[in-house]
Amino acid sequence: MAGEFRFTFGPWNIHEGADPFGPKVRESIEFGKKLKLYKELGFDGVQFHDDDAVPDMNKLSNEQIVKAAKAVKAKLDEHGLIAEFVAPRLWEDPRTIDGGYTNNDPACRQYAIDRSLRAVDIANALGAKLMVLWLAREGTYIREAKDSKVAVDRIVEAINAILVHDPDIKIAIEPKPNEPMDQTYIPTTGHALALGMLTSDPSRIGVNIESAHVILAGLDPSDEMGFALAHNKLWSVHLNDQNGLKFDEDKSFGSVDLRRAFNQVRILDKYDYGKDGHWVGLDVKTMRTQKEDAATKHLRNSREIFLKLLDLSRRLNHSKVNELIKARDYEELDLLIMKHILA
Ligand code: XLS
Ligand code: MG
Repeated sequence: MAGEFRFTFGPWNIHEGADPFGPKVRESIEFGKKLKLYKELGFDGVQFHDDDAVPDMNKLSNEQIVKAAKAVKAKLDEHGLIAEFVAPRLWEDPRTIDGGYTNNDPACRQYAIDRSLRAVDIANALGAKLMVLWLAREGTYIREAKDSKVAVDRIVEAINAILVHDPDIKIAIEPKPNEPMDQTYIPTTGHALALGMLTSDPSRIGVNIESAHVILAGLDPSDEMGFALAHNKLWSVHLNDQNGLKFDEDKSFGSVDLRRAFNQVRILDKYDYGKDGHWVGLDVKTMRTQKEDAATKHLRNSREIFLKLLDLSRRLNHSKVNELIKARDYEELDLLIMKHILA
């Protein structure tokens, strides 16, 4: 059965173009204006960092946070949009300089846990059933700075606190091997799922697989997706592309390697990803050179390429593929796939 796909992105995917070497090149677009763009671009879902929904949340009481998040929910309803997930932003506060859950300072660790619980409250107010954990600074610049065994224990402890805080929330860990850290503790899908097994409720821990992060780990995104699908743990995807091993580029989906993108779409469709309500997220950033009025084309393009590849994948001559697999003629299969993509 051919599945239906619904698309999401986060407000951070329409951004000002600043990088570590230069200031912003486009004016900030306020959140309300961004919301208007979603449907125009063909998207029905919104992904949030906690403070995308409630800016300056550290200055607010718990009640004020929930009230502000409910106002955002009303705006989403107005636009016919759905909140997919909320991710606690655990990398910008001074208390997270050396990590959140794995910080060596107990007060900083407590801050990270408290902030995550507030993010769960925001998810509830927005009607999102999922929390994404991108463990940005849970790692080290030098190995001696933290104890890797203790670090894992501490991440588990923090996740358990979230699971207790809300008995219904599910958590999708978004693995990434590096950047901003030299090395992180949860670099791959396998690490994320194994970590889940250590928590008090493994049934509520899954993954959000981002193509670029997988490529940075030297792995293939479609294979990582297959691994997660085999565990029934693929709860979100962040599709994008990446030109080799460098900083996280978040390039438009398929813009570097169409065949790699084709295989991601193919496995998602083959196993009917989306049948349980999971979304296709496009975690893409436009190029710094892009002018103000053309700075959403990366989202339009990524979705369009996904749909084109979906069509291509469904039109692949599957019996021919099976025949070639049976004959172990992978050179012919290679050519078949290349010609199919070229066509
Ligand atoms: C950064 C991550 C981030 C997460 C959400 O590399 O991709 O955007 O998806 O916290
Ligand atoms: Mg991402």
